[in-house]
Amino acid sequence: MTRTLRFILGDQLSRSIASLRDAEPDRDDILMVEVGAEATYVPHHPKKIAFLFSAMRHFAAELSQQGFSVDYVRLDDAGNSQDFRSELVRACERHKPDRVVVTEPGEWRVWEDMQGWAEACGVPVEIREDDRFLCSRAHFARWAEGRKQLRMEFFYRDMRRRTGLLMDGDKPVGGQWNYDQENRKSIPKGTAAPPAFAVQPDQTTQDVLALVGGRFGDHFGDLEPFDFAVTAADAEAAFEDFLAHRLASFGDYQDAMKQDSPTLWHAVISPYLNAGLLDPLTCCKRAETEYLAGRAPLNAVEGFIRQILGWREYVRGIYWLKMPDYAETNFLDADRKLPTFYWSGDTDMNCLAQAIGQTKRLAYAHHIQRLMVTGNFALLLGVAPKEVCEWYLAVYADAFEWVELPNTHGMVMHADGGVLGSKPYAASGKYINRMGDYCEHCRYDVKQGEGSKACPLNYLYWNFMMENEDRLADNPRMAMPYRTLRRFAPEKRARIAEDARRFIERIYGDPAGTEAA
Ligand code: DLZ
Ligand code: SF4
Repeated sequence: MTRTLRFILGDQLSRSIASLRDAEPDRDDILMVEVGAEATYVPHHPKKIAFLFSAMRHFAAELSQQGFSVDYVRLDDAGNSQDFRSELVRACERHKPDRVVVTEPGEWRVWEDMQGWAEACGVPVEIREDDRFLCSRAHFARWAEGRKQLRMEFFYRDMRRRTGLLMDGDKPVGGQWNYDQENRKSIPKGTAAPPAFAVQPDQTTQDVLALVGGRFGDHFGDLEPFDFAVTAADAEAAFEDFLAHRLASFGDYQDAMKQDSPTLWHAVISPYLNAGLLDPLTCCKRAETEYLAGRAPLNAVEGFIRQILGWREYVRGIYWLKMPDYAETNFLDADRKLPTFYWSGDTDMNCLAQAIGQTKRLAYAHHIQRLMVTGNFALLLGVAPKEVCEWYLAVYADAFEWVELPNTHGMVMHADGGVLGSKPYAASGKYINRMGDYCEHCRYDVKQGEGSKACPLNYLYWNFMMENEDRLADNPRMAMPYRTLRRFAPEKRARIAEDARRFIERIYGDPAGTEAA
């Protein structure tokens, strides 16, 4: 009888995970480990660490109830060597398995390390494909082969055809593949989003909160209040709450931002999907049912399904196709430090204070806040992509490198030179003003382009265009702003550069802002 040790990582909390599929309660052991190395390779938000530890403990308890023997190493257990490889070696000494079975990890650094696990343990290590994703790494590579451009839209159409989601034979339901144009409405004055879903911490979560507060309380982010779901059942309840109360308006207000309203009509299920508590295909099918039953409009349901079936699968495909070189590119040669206020929220630019403040409180921001507020500002300022990536990976509860890196390095920072997005998403304050009410509460004037009262994003935007003229002016999708820039008188260019220089000196305390980057 082959004795198997099945090692489950913190973002593999799915009963259907490949490494558990053929597990036998009376024959196999299951290993799960809380390790310092994973909690600190970037300074993760305490809420994120607590979410994963509590979800891991609940998952282990469920497996035990099903009769499995789970060897669960807690962070403060005596002898915990605090990293994956040495904990696996120790577990092999305890259990003496004939083989180890794991599922491929979500991050390149773990994948690379995993290649050495068999030798370290002295038993074969079978690495199984993570088939919780709807597009395998091999399928994505085949899709990408021979294409000049890897555009999400075409990948997404392919995935719609493959899954049959929102399809009418071989045509998209409603006649259009993508209803993004209808997903940019502003929130009417006086309209408030339904309350966010919250779960009360049970004893297991409270134990974890005490542990995490003690060990990682110095990391950026508020540990409490903690209201994440930590079981598959509660994650499903959170998703059902979204379907019942927010999905119908999700499409309309998907890109909107509102003062002191962090989650709006968003589902806030990405931490659950990425840790394995929710299944992506099931979520898409449930949303489709809401459309078919007439309870949610097509622009909302298509928008939701596109995020999961299209974007989420696409960025993962890009990650595995392009790593490890992908992380090293720096198309715009950006080399400034991340401003320290990203780790405090202490800034007089209201849009940034709002986005960073809620990130600190919740370990969550929605996609436009990430892309067009914190991301756009870092892009305009010329922050080194690695600094920005580390921040996103640390502060968001849903961030694992497979999803974080392409989004930040590619989409936000354009550091990949256009693999992911055909142009940088640079925007002035005008965009932020159009998409929400942050500017109404700001000490800067979004209507002014120059001078001390002017919205800094306005002159930083043109300064970015000037600084990157050599790299971007030939991009056909940038033709419009460069046509405008060419009409600027030399004096106007000089004033913008001077405003930007003064701003950079103010936030860094030195003119270049590059020392530590
Ligand atoms: C993010 C994270 C943290 C904070 N802690 C753990 C842990 O203690 N044990 C564990 O198995 N996984 C943890 N994770 C998730 C891993 O970092 C994740 O599985 C890898 O990044 C591979 O995707
Ligand atoms: Fe942000 Fe500028 Fe608007 Fe202030 S005025 S909230 S800095 S975009």
